[in-house]
Amino acid sequence: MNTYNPKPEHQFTFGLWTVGSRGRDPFGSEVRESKTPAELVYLLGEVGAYGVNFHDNDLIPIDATPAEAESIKKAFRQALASTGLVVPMATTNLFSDPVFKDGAFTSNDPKVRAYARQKTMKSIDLGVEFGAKVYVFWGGREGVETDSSKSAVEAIKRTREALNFFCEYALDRKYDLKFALEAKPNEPRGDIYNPTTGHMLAFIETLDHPEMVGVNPEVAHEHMAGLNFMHGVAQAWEAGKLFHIDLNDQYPGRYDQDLRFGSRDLKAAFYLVKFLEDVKYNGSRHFDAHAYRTEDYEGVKDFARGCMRTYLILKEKAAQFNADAEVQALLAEINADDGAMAPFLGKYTPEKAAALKEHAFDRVAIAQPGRKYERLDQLTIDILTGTR
Ligand code: GLT
Ligand code: MN
Ligand code: MN
Repeated sequence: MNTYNPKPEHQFTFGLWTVGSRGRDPFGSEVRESKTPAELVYLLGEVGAYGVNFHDNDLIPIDATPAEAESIKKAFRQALASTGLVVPMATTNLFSDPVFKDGAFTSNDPKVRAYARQKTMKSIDLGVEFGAKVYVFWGGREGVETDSSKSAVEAIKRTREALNFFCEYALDRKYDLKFALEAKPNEPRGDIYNPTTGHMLAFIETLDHPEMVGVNPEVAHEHMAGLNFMHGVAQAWEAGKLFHIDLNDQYPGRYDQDLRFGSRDLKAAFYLVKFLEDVKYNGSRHFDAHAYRTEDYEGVKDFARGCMRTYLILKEKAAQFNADAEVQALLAEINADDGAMAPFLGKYTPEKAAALKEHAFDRVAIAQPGRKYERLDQLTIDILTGTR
């Protein structure tokens, strides 16, 4: 019997900002007391997580003195050592401080753009110090409320120049580090540049070191844009660009909810887990979500355990789907190929094109058979609901 216990090989990670979220929202203040980074590591150790990720200022407050920074790092390091947790990813907070109210790398103020670069270099150093191999860029404030304020082309150029700068910095410092760009369509800005994973994938190819840069797609962010998250992930994977992933959930058309993984669209979560497991994605499964505002820290643990448990349940369901004889027979039938079209498919040759133009197709007959997708989908539902 599968007990759905998280193990290190599952690579389940959480950000300090996720289990550390105190439930503040635009209409209400904090409902949970503050915990130190070290305390959050112990909490994550207790629920069985593998790793913990952080923004520079989740670990060290923006105005901490060097002595304060050292003592926080010492306690954090001790907590990591005693729980066995690792730090696979780090990132920069370029959105909370008022200095970033008009963005960081895309700000119209060159002083802000330069300060954002300084802060990011220091934050990269901090991440590397704790062993991070992936560095995320989420440009939450890189956008506008009014397009009269900023050139959309200039914003892309400024972002490119900044990313090129950090690639050179990492190469200079001989860091073993990859960058992962995270898209979001809006919130906290009215509109954010490079709003989807697809935009990011296109943007990466324009960089000086595209091989160092991939994506960090987030379920909620693609759902906010009304997109099929798994399709975006699949495209990133196929391009060799799936460097990291942010798992959570989200009702489309609503504010940024960051719900417990799989709690709203179980079927979409199933196809996602099935995809990641089928292709043997071997990066972190990072839960970028937070507990309901109704919860205390026991509820936060329930939330964290729930994210991992749902992932493991869906992983088991994916294996069941793959092993189901009726499902597999249907898939074989759906994908049947007698080889008759092989001379016309594949790569272009002038001969092939000429032969294909001559071939007579019985279009009406070809269109006749149903595809049996209704049956296949219901089998999927039966598997997912435990009916099968
Ligand atoms: C912030 C955001 C997330 C990003 C984090 C990384 S911070 O919580 O909502 O989606 O992944 O900067
Ligand atoms: Mn995220
Ligand atoms: Mn989010």
